[in-house]
Amino acid sequence: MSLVMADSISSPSSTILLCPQTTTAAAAAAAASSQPFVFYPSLLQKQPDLPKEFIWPNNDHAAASQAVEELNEPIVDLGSFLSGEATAVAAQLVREACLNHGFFQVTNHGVNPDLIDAAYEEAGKIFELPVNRKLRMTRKPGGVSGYSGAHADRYSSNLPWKETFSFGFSGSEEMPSVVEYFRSVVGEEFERSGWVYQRYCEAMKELSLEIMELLAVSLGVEKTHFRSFFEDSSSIMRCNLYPPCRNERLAMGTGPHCDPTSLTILHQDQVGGLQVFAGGRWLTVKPCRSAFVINIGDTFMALSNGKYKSCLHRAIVNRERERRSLVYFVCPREDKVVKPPPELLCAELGLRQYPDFTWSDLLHFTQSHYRADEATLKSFFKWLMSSNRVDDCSM
Ligand SMILES: O=C(O)CCC(=O)C(=O)O
Repeated sequence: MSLVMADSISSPSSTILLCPQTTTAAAAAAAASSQPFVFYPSLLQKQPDLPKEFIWPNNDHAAASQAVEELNEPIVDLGSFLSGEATAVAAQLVREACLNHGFFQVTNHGVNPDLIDAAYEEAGKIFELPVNRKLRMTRKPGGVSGYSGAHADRYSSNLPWKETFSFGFSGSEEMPSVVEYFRSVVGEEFERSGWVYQRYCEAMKELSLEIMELLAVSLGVEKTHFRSFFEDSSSIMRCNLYPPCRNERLAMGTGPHCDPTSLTILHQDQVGGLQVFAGGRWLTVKPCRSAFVINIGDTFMALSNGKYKSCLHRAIVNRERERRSLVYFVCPREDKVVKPPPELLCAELGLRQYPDFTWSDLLHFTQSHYRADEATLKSFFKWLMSSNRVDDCSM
């Protein structure tokens, strides 16, 4: 398959190759969804060269560092923390990791492994849909929900070599909103997939609230503080599929970024590819089937008054094997004001590092104006002050 540029149907001199069997239908669907590109990884692999849109700058290449070393993030037994058997041990492990790079793994988390397997299986069915169906559910500009091939709906260079399918979850409604989303957007026959993801998101929400308690204890904050703050959270679920890529040294699965969200709960399959930039080099997060990888995002960094780190990470692609990951991004309710608890504002811990903000504004900034990176918060506050959204970012 190939990357198709919708308006290149009438202009075959385009640098991007067309796929003969699918051009007309794909172009119509692409035009309807106003998506300029269609991502066809298997055809792209037959081209002699990788299109320039997928070639990342030298310093971002997997080859630049050939990360083989492991991050050695702590593996925290969440069950022992929750039962009160090893509270101090778990909190200390998390504290050290979060002061340093913000990544740790949790085992004994109580999420049924069959549910995780089912989530991978249902995601596979969506990615296997014909391209026209996937294009019909393309993510809208500025939005978070829907299908995206190589994020080409948003960017025109440094495209990631992946397909994603994302949707929101708040978990507070009477209605099973995920089931409804799948039925109305993917199709009636995807009701079962919707139920699997409804249950998966509910399990992730429960897990996120337990981890919030662990984070609070590790920061010396009242145990239920963050649990209460995120009780009515409004989160984002994303399924990632990374097809094999012959040009694995030029392409990137997910480019280097920090998560603007609060907390990320990721499950990766056994292929491996997640890397974290810590101590000046890229380090691998080794897959562990029974664990979830947790990382701190920019919003939690702000909630911890800058104590806990939101760290640069990426996913590299594999020459032979397809890779999958399931990512649940925990976000506060959109209108909630993000500010650290009083325990983190006492004299020895320093002054406020960031002004108050709402997740709604940060989400809008990162979806519409900015590709998330290490400087997201700094750039966001600049934008917030200059954009009439607030008269003054008072601390
Ligand atoms: O797939 C992975 O391992 C990383 C995914 C990620 O960082 C993302 O989707 O934002």
